[in-house]
Amino acid sequence: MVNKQAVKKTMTKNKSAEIVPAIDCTTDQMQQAILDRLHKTLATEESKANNKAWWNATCYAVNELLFEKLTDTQKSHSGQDTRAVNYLSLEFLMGRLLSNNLHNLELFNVAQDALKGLGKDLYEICEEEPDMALGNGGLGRLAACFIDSLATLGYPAIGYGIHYENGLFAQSFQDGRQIERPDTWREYGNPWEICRPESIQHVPLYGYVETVIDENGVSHKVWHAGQKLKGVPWDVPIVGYGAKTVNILRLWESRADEAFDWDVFNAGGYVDAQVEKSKAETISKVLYPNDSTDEGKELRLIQQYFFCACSVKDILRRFRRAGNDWPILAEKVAIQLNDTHPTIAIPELMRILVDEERLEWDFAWSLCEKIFAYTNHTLLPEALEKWSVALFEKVLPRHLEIIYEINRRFLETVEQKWPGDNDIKAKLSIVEEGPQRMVRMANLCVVTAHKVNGVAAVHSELVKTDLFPEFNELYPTKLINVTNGITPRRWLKACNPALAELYDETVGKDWVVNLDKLKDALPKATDTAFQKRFMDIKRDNKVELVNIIKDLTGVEVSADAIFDIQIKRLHEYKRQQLNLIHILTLYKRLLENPDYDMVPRVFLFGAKAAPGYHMAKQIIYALNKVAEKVNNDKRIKDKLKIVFLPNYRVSLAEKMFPAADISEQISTAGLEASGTGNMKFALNGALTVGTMDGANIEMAEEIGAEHMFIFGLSVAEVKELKTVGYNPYDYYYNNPELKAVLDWLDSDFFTPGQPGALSDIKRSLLEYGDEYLCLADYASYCKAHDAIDTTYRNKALWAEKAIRNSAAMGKFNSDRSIEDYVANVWHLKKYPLA
Ligand code: NBG
Repeated sequence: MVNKQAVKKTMTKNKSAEIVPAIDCTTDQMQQAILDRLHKTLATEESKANNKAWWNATCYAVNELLFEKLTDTQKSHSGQDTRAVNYLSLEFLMGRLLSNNLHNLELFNVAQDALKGLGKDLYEICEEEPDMALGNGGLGRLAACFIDSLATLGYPAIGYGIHYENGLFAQSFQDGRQIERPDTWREYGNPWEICRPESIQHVPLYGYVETVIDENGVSHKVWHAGQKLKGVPWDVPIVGYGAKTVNILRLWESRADEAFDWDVFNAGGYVDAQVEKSKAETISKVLYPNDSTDEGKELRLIQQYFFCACSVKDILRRFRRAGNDWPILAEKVAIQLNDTHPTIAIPELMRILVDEERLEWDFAWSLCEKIFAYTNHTLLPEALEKWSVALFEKVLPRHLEIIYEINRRFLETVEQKWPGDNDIKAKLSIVEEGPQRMVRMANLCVVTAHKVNGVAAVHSELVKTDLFPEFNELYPTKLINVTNGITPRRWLKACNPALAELYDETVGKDWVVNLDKLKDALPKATDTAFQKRFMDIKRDNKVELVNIIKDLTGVEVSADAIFDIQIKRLHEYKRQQLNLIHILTLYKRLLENPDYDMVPRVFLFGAKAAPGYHMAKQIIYALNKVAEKVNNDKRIKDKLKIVFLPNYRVSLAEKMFPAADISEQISTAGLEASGTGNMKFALNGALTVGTMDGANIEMAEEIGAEHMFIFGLSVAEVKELKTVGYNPYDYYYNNPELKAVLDWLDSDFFTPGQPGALSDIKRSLLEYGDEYLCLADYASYCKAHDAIDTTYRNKALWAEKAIRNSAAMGKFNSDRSIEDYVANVWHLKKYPLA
């Protein structure tokens, strides 16, 4: 629970806004609806209800308004037999929905007043909602922003995902080390989801393939499954801003298929049947954290297949229900593969069309080529999925045959283009030869999809030149770019109400659906009165975060310090360790000279490390240990504070972005595909310290690089350095300050009685070769931080830059990303309700 004082403050700030709701609902009606739900749905009363009950009642009251729009949308879409995009993603990082839904219905103030009349505070009530943490990080949050934009823009779209029983683990710290606990987000139900037993799907697994000759003498394949699962759909309504469209997110839960179980029951008895049942239920039990070890590979493949099979069948069911026939399948259906995770949908669609519907291979393939598109989100080799042929053979024997056939035909095309070139064939083949033969899912995607996109200009260029150069030669128009974006509804309007109001007043209220409008505030960047209002809001947001920090960690920090924040997954390429060694540098300077002149700085972190990723966990440990020491060191007079906030998630992010002065975007150039936190920070008026990587580059184009703190090697320089040979010791021996802080990690200064407890980090930066070039960028990073310190002292200049950053973010609206996808990939039409 978050500090009440902080929460109250926001409430009074938000009060003055006057919005005409998209849905007719007065304060009295809302109040009555909430009371009705409390009495008639939750069977409780005002005197007994706790905040959780009030939250539930409010959600149910909102649902009454929502569901009507949902059915209207569905009726309109099916009545007009619209073309829709089906966004397949193993991750949807939705966060909380109450505040977001109220904002999108334009009923936030109505609900706030209604609850106030009942003696309740909407902000406090919102704090009761567990995050829907069905994702790891940027990729999952992007999916959530995209479905918000699709609905806002009035496009027919369905998000398909998994109804994980446990989302991303809940994180806490014990003696500085990460502890993972299950995230039980829906232990006692979730008011936003609707179970749809009428749309259950059945999913086969394992077994063998039989070749059958039919009555016409034509052979075809029949897959005899060894096990069957049942997919139960749960629908979460997705309200577009203004409620002109309410789409759905359909999440599949796995259960045992009773009919199948019955056989087991008859053959082996009750206990075996129960074992089968619980095995089936484990398929949708947990979200796999990124970058974890190989454990559970079979389960993960089954999870992917389970979700794809359910979704593809559901898509085809809707298509057939509208009375359509196969030749127009690609006119009605677009499927977007969010990363390689849902790739198995490709052979699944082929299997259904060829084996079950008995269409010709060529025809079925031509449909698949038109239907599928694929988004690549990373160049890191470990994230490009491969599955062993042996595993495929066991779990999905028919799909393996189909993949072989796709590959056989594809390699003929390669042969035509590069006759006799076996090296290229080996490189492009969907099946990788070697001691263990592997299926390369990314290659299958690129071979099939009509469009393959990267997520920021530089990344998409690297996809063409480094990752898939031959594919780009073979299919010259296939590889494109769609730069990521964020929804301004959640990431400004809802999370920073005071700044949203300032923009309402300054540029008009429709910035919410036309973020380019913020540019109209640019002439005010040098206006003293506007600067003051902008920075007063920042300061209020910092005070709120100060209270949250105190509540969550007990650490006291000052809102006068520079709030310097790095929040994102913990990964060595994102270089939280570079941030750490810079912090150590400042600490050392302060210890050597307690009068060292620096603006007080609070370094804030939020990040989860994949449970199997040792070095990431060591970095968390190190940051916590250094924090303990620094925060309690009287000698440095509170000039430096470090806080690692536990359990980073969407709802915590919403409180951190508005309070940031500095946004840390410091990945090794070429490795951060885009980043989206960078956009959220800037939109809320933080200045970026960053490398020329991912979307930072396009942000610099929009904002002006002079208003950011750009440092470090460029993509070309990184390549050059790696080619000539990088030796971290060169930097270590040539920079005494750097050498001193790295050597510090070998001592027991931060871990009394345990010398070397932090040595792993030093080793990774020296002995193991510093793969992510931290030491090469260290000096330039320190210089950028010195510039931050100098600039911050000039209040007017800082305010001007903060405003310029925020007002220049128009391009990074996810509505723009969606319009790019529509124009270049999906070709949809809008069907908003009247
Ligand atoms: C992440 C990238 C980010 C990017 C998001 C969304 C994965 C595999 N990739 O840079 O690391 O912003 O995807 O595209 O999570």
